[in-house]
Amino acid sequence: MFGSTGGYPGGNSGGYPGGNPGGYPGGNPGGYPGGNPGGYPGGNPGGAGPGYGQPTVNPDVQRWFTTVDKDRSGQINWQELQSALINGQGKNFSDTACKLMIGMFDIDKTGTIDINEFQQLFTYINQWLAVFKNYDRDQSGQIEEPELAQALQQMGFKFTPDFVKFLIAKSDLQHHRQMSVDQFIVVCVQIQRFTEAFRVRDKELKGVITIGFEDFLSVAINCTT
Ligand SMILES: [Ca+2]
Ligand SMILES: [Ca+2]
Repeated sequence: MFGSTGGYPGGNSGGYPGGNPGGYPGGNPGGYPGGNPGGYPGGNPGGAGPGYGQPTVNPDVQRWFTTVDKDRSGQINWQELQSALINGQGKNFSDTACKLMIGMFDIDKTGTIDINEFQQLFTYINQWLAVFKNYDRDQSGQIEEPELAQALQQMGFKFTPDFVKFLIAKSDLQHHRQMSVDQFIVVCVQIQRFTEAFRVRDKELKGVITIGFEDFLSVAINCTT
């Protein structure tokens, strides 16, 4: 799976976002809301403890965090995240999606995310949702194969039609050839994590890596749990 993704980087038009621009959220957080305007100093007085004194917490992020953190622990676990996220069919996001999202941003490995970690998650969720909505033209809460291909391309990944089919087939247990927003986010998180792991090993941006067995296992386990 790792070796031969057709359109990887190099000179060709390639799927892999490599170093080139093109809106890929991974490398440098382009539209990161935290940094910009005026950024209110984290603590509105009633706010949760951990945010306080963090100078760059965006007020929207703070508001969201406080809402999602139902038990006011100052930490968000995957269940709290899940109860805050509804997909296009009026269902909560899947366990898998919520656990993956927590895992991806839980930098200090506490199993939960604090306000700083949440800020990152918030940025990514909004980008993913915006991309999804953009391609879910009839607002059915589902996107189909061609739309998924375009959505991924907008994020910098130019995949072959076969690979896009594969992604849909893996997520879509009912074989409707569609993907809901939480399935889409699962795919985004996984691609993102594997891409980072790949990129670290692909120093010359060849699109091909040689990987030892244990290294391979650790990448796979890290990226899927
Ligand atoms: Ca909590
Ligand atoms: Ca954490």
